[in-house]
Order: sequence, then structure tokens, then C-alpha cells
Amino acid sequence: MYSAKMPDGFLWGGAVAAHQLEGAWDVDGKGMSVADVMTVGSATQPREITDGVIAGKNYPNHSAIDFYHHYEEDIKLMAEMGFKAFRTSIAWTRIFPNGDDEQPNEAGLKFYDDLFATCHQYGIEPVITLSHFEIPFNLVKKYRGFTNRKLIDFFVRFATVCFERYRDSVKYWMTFNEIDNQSSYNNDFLMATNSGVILDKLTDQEKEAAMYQAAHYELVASALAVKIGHKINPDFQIGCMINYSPVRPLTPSSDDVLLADKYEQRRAWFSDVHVFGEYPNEVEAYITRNGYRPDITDEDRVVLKEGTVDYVGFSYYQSTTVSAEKVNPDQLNDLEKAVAVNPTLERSDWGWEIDPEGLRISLNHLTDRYHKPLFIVENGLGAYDKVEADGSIHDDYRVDYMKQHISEMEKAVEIDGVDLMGYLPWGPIDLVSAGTGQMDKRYGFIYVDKNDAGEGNLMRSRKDSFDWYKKVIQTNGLDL
Ligand code: BGP
Repeated sequence: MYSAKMPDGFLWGGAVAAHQLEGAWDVDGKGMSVADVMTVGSATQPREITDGVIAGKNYPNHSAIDFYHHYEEDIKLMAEMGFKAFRTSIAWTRIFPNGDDEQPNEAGLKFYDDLFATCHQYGIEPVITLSHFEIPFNLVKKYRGFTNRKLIDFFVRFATVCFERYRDSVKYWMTFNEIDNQSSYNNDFLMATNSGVILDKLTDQEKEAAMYQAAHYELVASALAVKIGHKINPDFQIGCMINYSPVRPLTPSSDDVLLADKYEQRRAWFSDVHVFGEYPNEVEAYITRNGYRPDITDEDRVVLKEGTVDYVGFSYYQSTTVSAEKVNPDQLNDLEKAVAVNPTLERSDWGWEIDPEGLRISLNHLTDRYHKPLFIVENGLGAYDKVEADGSIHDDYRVDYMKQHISEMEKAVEIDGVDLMGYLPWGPIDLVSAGTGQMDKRYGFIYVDKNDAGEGNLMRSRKDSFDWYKKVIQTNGLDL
């Protein structure tokens, strides 16, 4: 298997999000977020988004793995693996419980002071996402989330408070997690998590229009935050964060190739705006043709130009294959309709295609498109783990998956010359799945004793992958 040493200072580590591991959902003044009204689902059963918290339902994020009270022990375990960086998010509702509060909540700010100090004690660099699927529920209800321009101010206030408070303890930031997920505007979960928009009673066209408007306000909010952040500390590195999936035509036919290009254009514009500060022609033409995004001002366009990002952070889980037999390239709106099964790839127990070469392809595409440093801030395999009688967990499937992906990443750096800041695989410690709310969909090197029904004693233990990843970091990627 191909391997190569990564450059000095390469940020090996792992990534999580506040709502998926902290728990303590109503502790120390924290308010309710959109993640707090999502029930547990499964591989086949979507999570329900309820209107507030309803007694008797199982909301897995309420207690999660109680990282809020276990973070010292958990960071210590990550330090034992040799982590150089740890990505998490700042729960917006710990800082502004309702989102539209005038003053921040000191207890929430203090929690992150302590968490970041613990990271630094072990030489671990925090990498912080500001908005990771956890918009205050009050903003969802009262303002219809990011479809309302007022959300720009609320987000910017939140970002500014964080930049000022953690000016000297955080250097790496990202604004909106996987902002491009909402290109699947028909998916209620993705619209709620990205933009705090609950769309149930809208027509398809209205949904798509709402998405373009909400995404525009988010992009303006992000640009303003980048601008302010750089003033507060010129050393800040502030990136965007997208869910990148290289698109493969199912066949070499022109229709399939064009459809693959169209699909890419309908997703990549979010990061185009983040990086170039302007909308690409294809999207301008599309939204004009459809009469979408009524509210964009000249001032917005200036702001977008002034707040471009320093790097492109992205998650990579799988590629996407599309077929023009499913949809005509000129009539592509609902992206999910274009997707075909790639017959050459295997799938996880949750149906996610496994495509390690797709990671190298992604790194090349993004480098060619943006000429910016890249940062892999999520990658990994969600799988069922079996605890043996002696407590050990032999997760060789996870090691295999990661070996292959890291090997492709190393080719991209060494052979293709990609400028890559680091590798932060998803969920180094088991946590609540965003998509399904399950605990049994596990990504961790560290096992947490808790299951989908919420049972377990929360004990942490090392899986076989723990020692393997430690060795990878120790050798800076040479020994896979
Ligand atoms: C990404 C999200 C994460 C994370 C991951 C894995 O889309 O940024 O929050 O959870 O996917 O997905 P899941 O938890 O559904 O397995």
C-alpha cells in the first residue's frame, strides 16, 4: 500500500460537533437548539423533527455521551493517540440561548475556555466550527431560520463574541458546517440543520426558492464574520466547510457527463461564493430563470468580495454517481433524483458507498478549482462494533477503510502536490449520528458504552483502531 510522510506541522486529529457529544442540553443556561428537537431514527427510519420537546420521546442529543462532564478524560485519550488538532463546534445556544439575546451567557463561554485550555495543555490545536447543525430553536420558530435577513446579525454577533473571547486560544475556524447539504432542498432534515428552516407545507418550487434565499444570507453572514475575525486577530485562519462528493457519470455518454457537470455546479457554488466572493454564472442564470432569491443587495455583493475564506475545509465520505436515464441534465433541480448506484463500489451498513480513490479525486478537483489550502475535516466509516467478552473491540473494518483513504490522501499530497493542512476523521470517540440519531452507528477509535435506546454506563474504552491510529500519527503517516 502506498504511504508517504506528511509535511511537518500536518494536523492529525479528529472532528466532532457540540450537539453530537456534549449532552447537558439544558445545563448552565444553554437554550434549545434544532438538534434538541430531533428524535432517534435508524438506517431506514428518518429522525422526526418535533415542534419543541415532547415528553416521552427519545431525543438522543439531550444527553449524548456527556462530553460536557467528561471532556478532560476524553481529551486525555485523544492526546494519548498523539492528536495535534481537535475539531469541535461551539454550541450557539450555550452562548446565546435564544439566538436573539442581547448579552451572551457567561457560563457557556467559560465552558469553552476550559475545554480549549485542556486541549492546549496537551499541545492540541482546537479547530472550531461556528454553526454545525445546532441553530437556536427560537430562531427557527420566531424568524423561520435563515430565510430571514435578521439572522445575519444574530450570527455575526455570535461569531464576534466567540472571536473576541477565544482570540488567543483558537486559531482555526470555520463558519457553516457542510453549507452545501441544502442543495438537496427537498430534504427536511438538511434544510433544518443547515438553515433552521422547516418546510413541511411548501411546494417544491417554494422550497428551492427558500433554500437560495437562506443560503445567500448565510454566505453574507459568513463573509461578514470572516472580515470581522481577521480584524480581531489577523493570524486567524477562517475557512468554509463543504460536504464534497466528486461526481461520476454512470456511463461515458455526453448526457451523463453533462449531468455530472450540472450536478457539480449545483453543489459547488456555495464554496465558489466563499472562495471567490461572487456567484458563478451557471447559478446566476439558474436562479434568474426561476425567479429565486429576491433579496440580494449591491452591498451584499461587496461584503461577499471582502470576506473570502483562507482555506477550504471539507468532509469526504463518498462519491456520487449520476445517470441521465434518471433525469435530463437540462431539467436538473432535485439533485437526489439524478443519483444512480455505482455498481463497482461496496457500501456500508447504512448504504454509504466506499470509494477511497474518490478522496484523491476530491483533493485534486478542489485544488484545481480554488488554489487554496485544503483541510480534510471529516472522513470515516460508520459501523456496528462488537464488544468481546474481555471488553476488546476488533474493528479491523475501520482500520481497512481508513488505511485506504489515508493512502489516497498521501498520494494527493506527495504525487499531486496538494496543499493539505491536516486530516481530522469524524467521531474519534463514538457519538450520536447526525443523520439517524443513533449511537450504534459508530465512528470512534474510542468506544462509549451507550446504545440506541440510551442504555449504557458511558464508560470509555480503546478499540483496536486506537493503537493503529496512534502509530499512524507517530510516524507522520508513513506506517499505515
Ligand atoms: C456529516 C456531519 C457530521 C456527521 C457526519 C456523519 O454530514 O457534518 O455532523 O455526523 O456527517 O454522518 P452521520 O452522523 O449521519 O453518520
